[in-house]
Amino acid sequence: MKKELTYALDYALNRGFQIHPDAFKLLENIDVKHLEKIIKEIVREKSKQKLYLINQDDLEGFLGIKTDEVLKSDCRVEFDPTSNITSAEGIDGFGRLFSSRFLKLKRIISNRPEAKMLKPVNSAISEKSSNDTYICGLVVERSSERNVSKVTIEDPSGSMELIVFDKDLQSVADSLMVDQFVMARVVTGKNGGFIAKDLIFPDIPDHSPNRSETETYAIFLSDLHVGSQYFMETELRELVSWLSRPDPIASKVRFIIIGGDVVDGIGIYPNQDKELVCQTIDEQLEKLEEILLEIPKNIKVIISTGNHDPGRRALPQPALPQKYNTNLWSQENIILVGNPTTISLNGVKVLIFHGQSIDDIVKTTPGLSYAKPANVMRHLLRARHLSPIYGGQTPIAPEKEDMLTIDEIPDIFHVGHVHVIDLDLYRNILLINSGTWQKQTPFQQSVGVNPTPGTAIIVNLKTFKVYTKDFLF
Ligand code: D5M
Ligand code: FE
Ligand code: ZN
Repeated sequence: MKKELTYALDYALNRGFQIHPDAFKLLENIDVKHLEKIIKEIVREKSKQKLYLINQDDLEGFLGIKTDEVLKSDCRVEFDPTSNITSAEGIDGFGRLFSSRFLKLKRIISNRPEAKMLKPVNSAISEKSSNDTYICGLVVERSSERNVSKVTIEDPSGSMELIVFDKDLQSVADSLMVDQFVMARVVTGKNGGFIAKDLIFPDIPDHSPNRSETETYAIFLSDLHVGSQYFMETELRELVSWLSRPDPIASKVRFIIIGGDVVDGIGIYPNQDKELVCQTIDEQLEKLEEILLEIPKNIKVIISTGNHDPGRRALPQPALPQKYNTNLWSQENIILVGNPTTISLNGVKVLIFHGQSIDDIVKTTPGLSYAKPANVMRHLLRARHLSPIYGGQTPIAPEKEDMLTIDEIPDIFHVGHVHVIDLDLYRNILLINSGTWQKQTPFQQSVGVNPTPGTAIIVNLKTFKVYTKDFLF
């Protein structure tokens, strides 16, 4: 018997208590770190009541695992790109993609009062009005030198170079991401140039957030990198075994969301094979399956994809291809989805995106860094787009429809990729970057990425209280 358990039993027995065998079974499964505190509190409570038998009911009540309410666990996939991926090709494809981006974001911004005054860029240019004129479009270029910033905005009718003199507006202009959608209030200057007076984002308007009726918990994970020699298998298995323990939180978990990079993949970076313990996708997915099958079946597991996963590299990405692992696909409690995806958990809308675009945004936007990914996530929400920058490091496929716009307002925005945990709240939206289950790799060390591995983000979907629990040894 573990010494902590012996101590707890002695503590109760020495004070004249009896322990029912069912209660004993529960005690055996409690995390030894908490045993002393738990037994002392129960003994104190029951001594007051002058009842000297500790039974299963006492323990379940104390641990909060006796739930009278039935925990709802409805999971609906609201948007999954997997079946919509068409792979249109060539220049036409990109023309269609950008025109879809423009139209979808213009529709979103139409809810703002200023949008009623929008004019096509070519009309604004020919009118040269000295009054306020509103235009909108995608950012083609931006620059800043000495005391002015410049932004070029393009809509289907033409493009306009805007000059920004105002200091506060300059910092907004300098933080624009190329190819993002923006609306501008413009006046014509004395020399005929166009001066920006305001830059307006589609952004997240006031809205009423959705909450679960019951205190169901969801766990957010990403970047497992199964197959890599740096994958923290012991720690992930510890999380999985915790789920079956009599713990007040574990017993209420009904959803696990995994935001991509579930395996390390093959040929993702030069000489990757030297850092792999599983040399094929099949082996990597088999190991993943072996671990996930230990998860209690009353927990739904939603698996999305990332840049290390098989399928296709360009966004939007499909779900893990069925041909590699039919077992994962045949589990009733496992749902495989693409990247990005929107799901509803007991009515709480969760936008899941791996986060590849963060690389390009951090490189080109002043003030943003890998250490604070939630700040990048705010930029994405304000732009209402998951991957604005085209032609950088993040491949984007020439789909007919831009599936990377943020059409619906999520309640939770879940991103990974950066391997750094970050939590924030933006206009009632819970922002989660869920870290990783991979130790720092030599590459990450060389580029200064300092991961926060082995920690689960757990959210009470009724109260939105967030817990972080690490499974490090
Ligand atoms: O990405 C793991 C982390 O490494 C994430 O923070 C992005 C960063 N990363 C990935 N590729 C690069 C390059 N080329 N430069 C700088 N930083 C990078 P993962 O997707 O798990 O490999
Ligand atoms: Fe990753
Ligand atoms: Zn990644």
